[in-house]
Amino acid sequence: MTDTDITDERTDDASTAADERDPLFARIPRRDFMKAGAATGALTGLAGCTSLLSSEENATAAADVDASVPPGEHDEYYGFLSGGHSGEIRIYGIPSMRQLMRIPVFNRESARGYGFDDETRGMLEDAGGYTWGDTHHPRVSQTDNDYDGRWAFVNDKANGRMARIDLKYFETDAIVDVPNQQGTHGACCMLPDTKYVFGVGEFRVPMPNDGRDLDDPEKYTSTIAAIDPETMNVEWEVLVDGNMDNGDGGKNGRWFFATGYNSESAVTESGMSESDTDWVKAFDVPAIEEAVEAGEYEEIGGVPVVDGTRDSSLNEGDRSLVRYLDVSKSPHGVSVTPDGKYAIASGKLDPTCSVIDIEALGEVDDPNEAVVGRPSLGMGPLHTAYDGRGHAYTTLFIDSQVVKWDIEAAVEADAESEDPVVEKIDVHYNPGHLIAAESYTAEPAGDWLISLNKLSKDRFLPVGPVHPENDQLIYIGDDDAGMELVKDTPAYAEPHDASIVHKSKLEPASTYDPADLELDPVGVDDVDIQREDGRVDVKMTSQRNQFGFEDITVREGDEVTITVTNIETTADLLHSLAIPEHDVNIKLAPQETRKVTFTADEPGVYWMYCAFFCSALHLEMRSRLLVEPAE
Ligand code: RUQ
Ligand code: CUA
Repeated sequence: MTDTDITDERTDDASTAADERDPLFARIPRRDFMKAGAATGALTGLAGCTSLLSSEENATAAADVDASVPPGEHDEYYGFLSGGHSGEIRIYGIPSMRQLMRIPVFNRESARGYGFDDETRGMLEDAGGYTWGDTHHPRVSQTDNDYDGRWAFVNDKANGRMARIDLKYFETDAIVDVPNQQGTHGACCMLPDTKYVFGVGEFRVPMPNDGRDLDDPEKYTSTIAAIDPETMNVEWEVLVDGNMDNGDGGKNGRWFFATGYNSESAVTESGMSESDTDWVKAFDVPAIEEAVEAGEYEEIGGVPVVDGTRDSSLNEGDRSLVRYLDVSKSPHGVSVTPDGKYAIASGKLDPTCSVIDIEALGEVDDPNEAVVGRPSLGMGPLHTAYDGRGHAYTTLFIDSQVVKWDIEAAVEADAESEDPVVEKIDVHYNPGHLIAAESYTAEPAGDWLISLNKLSKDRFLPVGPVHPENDQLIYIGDDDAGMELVKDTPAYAEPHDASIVHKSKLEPASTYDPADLELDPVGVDDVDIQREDGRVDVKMTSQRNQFGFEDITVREGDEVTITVTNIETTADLLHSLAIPEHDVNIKLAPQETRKVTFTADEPGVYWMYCAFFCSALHLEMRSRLLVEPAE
């Protein structure tokens, strides 16, 4: 690989053709690519590649690894993949890459009745009432730096929210609309024991954003938010300079790291990429807690906000709250190594990653002295995962590769050395995140890695101008044989980050435990209709193949509340309650109770029916709602 090599060694036609059409690729030597004025535009350029192993070599190696999971057998791991602006989380079995379930989070979803019953609809309304969200970073709760199977958390990059998914039921059970954040981007747990879930605010806005300082960008700021995982309350926030991006927590309860672009405080693309360096911010969490305790905050948007800007008096002295480290241009991903020694930030607009020595950070006077390695990895490094054997794996967005490198070798080597690189593999195409099995814990499994590629181009049957994305499974368990590409998996827009959890660490319930639900279950003896002042309160059951009533008569204009319990005890026997023309659609898993309220505003006959094919008499599982005319 030479510095000025701009030819594409790969034979992939689509990628080559795209590169040739991109004037940037034709003009600029690769190595200097990011120093060019239009540098950020390069991220929209498509795959090019300078590979150490050719794709043919990778393709032949793929046959050696067995990633098949025969019919009826289970996968080894659960993969939690975000669904981007679909607003959901998806559960994959790994290594089969079969999609097992989708969990609606910020989106209304009819197949799970999510956002239709009173409880989930109320939760979405209380969290701002937005109709969509953008999930990026699913992180699973940990105890003692290992997955504890309680919750998964995920951010809403669009509307500044954080959601919690209960992993007993695999459903969203809490959402908080984070004050002072327009776009909560990074999300992760404070380790070792998930004391907080951190939400990293991306966009700088006036604080508070109430109409003041509209066109005074110098005064805009962003915050990180510390959220209590049990209550989902925002405990405190820290205000900083510059945009923020991704985040990751150290493993021992002291540091939290956030990358950021736009240290320039600009509001245009060119302004945001002017400077050659930007910051990684290291938040000293116990020091921040002390400041909050001592009342050294301002209450904004109902939460204590501590001033962590560079000029803040709280950042003077030897225990500053936030340490600003200069790293190469617009760092994007940051992740802490499994042993907790280093935080690694990816350059994005620079071919290097910065290796930050976490212990040194608390000791050095100049935080920049804690940057102990800066290997040159390739074009567009975005995110880094780990195998637990001392290797880091970083996605190269522009090169369309995953690069494997040696972390300690990078600390030993000179800055910008390529020597720490062990191997590169082509991916198809333009990877964003990647994730290795249990990479976010202290003990990664070191066998499977998924590269979450933004573009699939020609890899699947064409389905029109909107192409699927491509999540590629790579075997990383054999250092001698090298990385092996095993599987392509088309994905609906848009998986960002993922977490991979061994199946032994989760214990999902197969039916509901009524004690866990807020609503009291309706038993066969509780079936009942109450009427009072234009309100009708119905309690009923569902089971194969009937509801608790054959018909219910109400008056036009009545407000009707129906509470239903699926009284089946057999796993996997779902019913639902759909009422045409009243937008009613709730799902009922075995032993689940849900409630729905609507106004019967049109006189007529409406069939209330079950939408899950529950039995041979499923189509007959229906009752009538009779709405009498008011006059
Ligand atoms: S980001 S493709 Cu939202 Cu994690 Cu980097
Ligand atoms: Cu119950 Cu179909």
